[in-house]
Amino acid sequence: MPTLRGQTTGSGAAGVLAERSTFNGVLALPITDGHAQRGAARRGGGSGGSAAGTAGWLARPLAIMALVGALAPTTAVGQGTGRAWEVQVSAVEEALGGEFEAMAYFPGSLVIHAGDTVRWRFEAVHTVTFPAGRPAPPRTVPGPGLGEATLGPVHFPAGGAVYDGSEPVNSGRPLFVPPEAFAYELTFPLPGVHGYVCLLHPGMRGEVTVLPAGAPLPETPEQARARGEATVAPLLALARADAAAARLEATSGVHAALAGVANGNGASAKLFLPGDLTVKRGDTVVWTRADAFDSHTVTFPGPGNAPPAFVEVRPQPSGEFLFVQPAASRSRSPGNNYAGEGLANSGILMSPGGTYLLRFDAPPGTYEYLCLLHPEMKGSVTVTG
Ligand SMILES: [Cu+2]
Repeated sequence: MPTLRGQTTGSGAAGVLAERSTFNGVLALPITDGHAQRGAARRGGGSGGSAAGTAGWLARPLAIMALVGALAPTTAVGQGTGRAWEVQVSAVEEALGGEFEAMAYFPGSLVIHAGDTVRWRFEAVHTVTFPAGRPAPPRTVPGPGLGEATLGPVHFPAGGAVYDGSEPVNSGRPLFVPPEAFAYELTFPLPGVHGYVCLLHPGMRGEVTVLPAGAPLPETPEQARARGEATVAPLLALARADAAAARLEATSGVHAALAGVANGNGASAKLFLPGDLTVKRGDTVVWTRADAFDSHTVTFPGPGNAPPAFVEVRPQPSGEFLFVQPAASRSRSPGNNYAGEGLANSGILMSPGGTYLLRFDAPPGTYEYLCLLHPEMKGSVTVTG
């Protein structure tokens, strides 16, 4: 399988990313990716934290942001002379130790005129992708190193600012920019029914129906936006209810915990439950991914350590950049015992129901962990003597 590279065009700060390999007919790999950047940006924005390890957790994502700040994907610029429509991509509500997310397009369907422009406004890490009947491109490709993966075309913009159903277009995903600073615009010149998807979250889909200019429309852009906004609160309420309904029982020496909770209706509680766990030295904790919609990791960086970067940007001699998920963040660390220092990482829990087991034969103390895909998602295990 080919290695995919981002390529710089132009020069210096004016350079923009162009993805050389676009939709190439390669089937998607069963690998998912997530939301590391928004959390990093939010914490960089000063929400702070009291844990001793927080400063170290900030350092690495921010260093990468500074390094590649000039490489943020640009958004397409609409060409339309018609009306402007707006769709909100996902909705997020802060929660203690994480967040709730309504993973959908608001509104999910639009009926517009040929020549109109739709603008997608992002609140979290997703894509807006019109596949034009093509198979989805790979999310990641293996390599270059053992246990590593390189981000595939899913993550990068492809196609122009116009969609007529003949060639795929992809927004790419917010990468090294906060989602709120990321937007995507498309103009639809021809009548037709166009479905679109998020390539990171299977099940997240929307539709744009384009009617000939002059045909009656069911609603105005303002009415469509209000219809979308009205569905946000009920979905977020479902995510809160899912989290509240989680029942966890400890048997002797074994503690159950959840990494994310969602039942597939598109509302996801990005939380560890319980967020703070107290165990006796020698006890075991088993985490289960109870989130049908989104992948997570259970990652203990170890006291005083920064967590492994989820994506590293590696300049190549050719002047291109590789966007690499290092083995330390992608892959499960060896062993099932945590002695209280160093990295213990589940790797990406890619399937619902996936588990991670750790026995805590560690000195008494509180050990903090996080999800590398959603760094705002945090928990702790306190070991007593
Ligand atoms: Cu998504």
